[in-house]
Amino acid sequence: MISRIDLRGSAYADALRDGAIDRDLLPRAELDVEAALEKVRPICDDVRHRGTAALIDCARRFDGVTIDRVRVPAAALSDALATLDPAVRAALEESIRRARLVHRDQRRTDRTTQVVPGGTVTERWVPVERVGLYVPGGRAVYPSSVVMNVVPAQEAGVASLAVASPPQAEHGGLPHPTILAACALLGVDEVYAAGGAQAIAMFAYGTDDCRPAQLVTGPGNIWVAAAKRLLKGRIGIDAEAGPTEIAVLADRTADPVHVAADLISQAEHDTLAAAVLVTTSAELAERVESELKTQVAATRHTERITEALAGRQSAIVLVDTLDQGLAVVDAYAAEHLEIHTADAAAVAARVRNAGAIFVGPHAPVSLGDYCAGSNHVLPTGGCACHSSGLSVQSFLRGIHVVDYTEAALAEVAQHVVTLAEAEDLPAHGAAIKARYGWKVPRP
Ligand code: HSO
Ligand code: ZN
Repeated sequence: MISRIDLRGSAYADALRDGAIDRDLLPRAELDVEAALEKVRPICDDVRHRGTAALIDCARRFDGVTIDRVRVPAAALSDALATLDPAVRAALEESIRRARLVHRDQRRTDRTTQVVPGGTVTERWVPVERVGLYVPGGRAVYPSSVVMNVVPAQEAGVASLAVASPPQAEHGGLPHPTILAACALLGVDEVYAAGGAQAIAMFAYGTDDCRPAQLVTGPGNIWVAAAKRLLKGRIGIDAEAGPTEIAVLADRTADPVHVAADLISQAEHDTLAAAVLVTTSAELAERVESELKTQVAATRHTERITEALAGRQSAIVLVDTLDQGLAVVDAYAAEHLEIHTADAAAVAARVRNAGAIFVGPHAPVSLGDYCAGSNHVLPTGGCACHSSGLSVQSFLRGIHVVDYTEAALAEVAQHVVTLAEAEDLPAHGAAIKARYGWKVPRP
């Protein structure tokens, strides 16, 4: 059911390209966002020009529901919280509490560097003023993702936060009640019943009842990803989230029951989800394979998981050494990487590329999805080799404030004029000279 890639013996050397593991060794599932662009363009244009009326039409066309307003009334938020299962409420509250602890520690302090006497550069951290958060509402109804987006934004000091989630026919045209309840728990009172590309356009352009935002974050389907790509620049975006993925690096000390359960846990998200085991132990590989069969048969979403594990994006990779295993997981740059080896912390410390690393037998990805305190919005599709997950930093801008005295400017004026001449931009140099009677000043 899950394919095997055997890199033992000479096969490892064959998998190298320019001394590193070829990243195509473990291909990702295909998702053609480019093709979706032409479909979302007219939708975004319509929202731009007709605002709420366009969103109401979209609700009918794409969500199959007739609504007469897009803004969710305050009473719907408080009702959703009042009727939330108390156990779910307690779990969400603990998730929020832990996420706040971690994200509060990510706050930045302004720093001033004295470059020369009288010349300073201060990096001032300023939150984005208004942020739109998109929350999917189809198969994936994840109140946990509301927590993971809202908490860092709030801890960054974002003043205005609005949430959009698709209207649901079975909930009277409102977004899913657990999403509304999560918003209420987090103190977010501006929520819109809008989904897909149209919700991203609402945040980018603004409408008659939703002010435009400067940044939109949150996961979504291919239409959401396409709208983000189309409107990027007009509005800032986080990453375009792809299908979720887990990689496990394991040796013979790993427990096959845990490893199989953790691979299945992320395969549960999507038929395109990726589950990859990289191991030095052929015996573990065999035992995990047989565990997968037993556990997949016993779980609720058997079909979806079977398809994800059988897809070309999932595999068990056999290597001779842990060093080779590390090279494979670094080349793959997984969204989530679990380490199940002897001295797991030391092995984890050597990993260069991963969205988040889960160390040892007691830190499954599910813990991070909900209650570790870490963020679960992480780079997918190999983007972990250049990007980080969502954090307080995602909602801040570092502004350089340059403050020089007359003497401090004079001291470096000649260098500025020289560089400006070297770039054939004499007016740049003149802007310095103008301050000193059109001559290059002597320091
Ligand atoms: N594993 C997903 C997040 C999630 N899991 C939400 C459960 N709910 C992507 O990191
Ligand atoms: Zn998950």
